[in-house]
Amino acid sequence: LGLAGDLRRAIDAAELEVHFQPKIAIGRRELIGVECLARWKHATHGWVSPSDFVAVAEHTGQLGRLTDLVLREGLRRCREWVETGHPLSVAVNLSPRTLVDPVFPSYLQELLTEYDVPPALLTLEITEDRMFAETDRPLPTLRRLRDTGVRLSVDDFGTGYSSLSYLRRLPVQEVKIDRSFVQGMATDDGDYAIVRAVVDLSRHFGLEVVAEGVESELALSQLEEMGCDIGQGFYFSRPLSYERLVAWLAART
Ligand code: G
Ligand code: G
Ligand code: NA
Ligand code: MN
Repeated sequence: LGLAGDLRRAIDAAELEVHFQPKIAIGRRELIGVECLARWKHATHGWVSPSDFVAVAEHTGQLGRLTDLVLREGLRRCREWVETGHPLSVAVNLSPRTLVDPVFPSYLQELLTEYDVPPALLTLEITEDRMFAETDRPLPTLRRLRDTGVRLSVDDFGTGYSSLSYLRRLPVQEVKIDRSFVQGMATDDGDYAIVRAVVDLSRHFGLEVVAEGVESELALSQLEEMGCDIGQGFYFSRPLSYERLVAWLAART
């Protein structure tokens, strides 16, 4: 497949970039961190989203290198922000496959040491997967990741396979409500009820709750009323290149 070879060359040639999307503490309207999102600037196709190339990476044995690239870029920037005295947390997406890789936790520990980043400043976002509902296979890795001190987050919550009660068994600190519910909230009572229920439940379990897909002032005020901790979405900012993030930060202060 041409794309597999293209991806390999892209990783080699640093054609793969990491973009950053702000995460905002809703009550204080304060930037608390960024989600790192892989972007591939393909010579002919332009910007390619990871939803189109992560599967290619998985099937062609390149997932490890992709994850390594994103983690290193996130940790490098995190280290810089720690040094400025204004630490920001960084969130990195993991493929469910990484969670059954028995060497991943020790590799992550080495990276944290190498970049000298306090583990609590790194959040690993894990999308619900069929595997979570059907087996306990990811649990040992999740526990070992927790032991390194990093934060764990369930991404796209509500769309996948996990039941609400399953949340209690996962050693996670954060729940990200899927953007489809947040986007629908203003016009759809059902979506509104789902978001409110997930916010209530998360708070009951002592989990931080993030709403993604915040696209309007109305959504933001609804989330604030519900007591949602953190928001992320186009209302605040799209994912930005590092240079554009720096400009965005400068314009806010
Ligand atoms: O940025 P975009 O909306 O195109 O992201 C599409 C999907 O790709 C999202 O679900 C996001 O979590 C995922 N994604 C983004 N960057 C990475 C990455 O570095 N690794 C993995 N596994 N998924 C990623
Ligand atoms: O699945 P995951 O949550 O990792 O997906 C992250 C992606 O969601 C980002 O890369 C971005 O492209 C997209 N995204 C972030 N905020 C918004 C938003 O407010 N609206 C829409 N439509 N997409 C968003
Ligand atoms: Na994510
Ligand atoms: Mn998500």
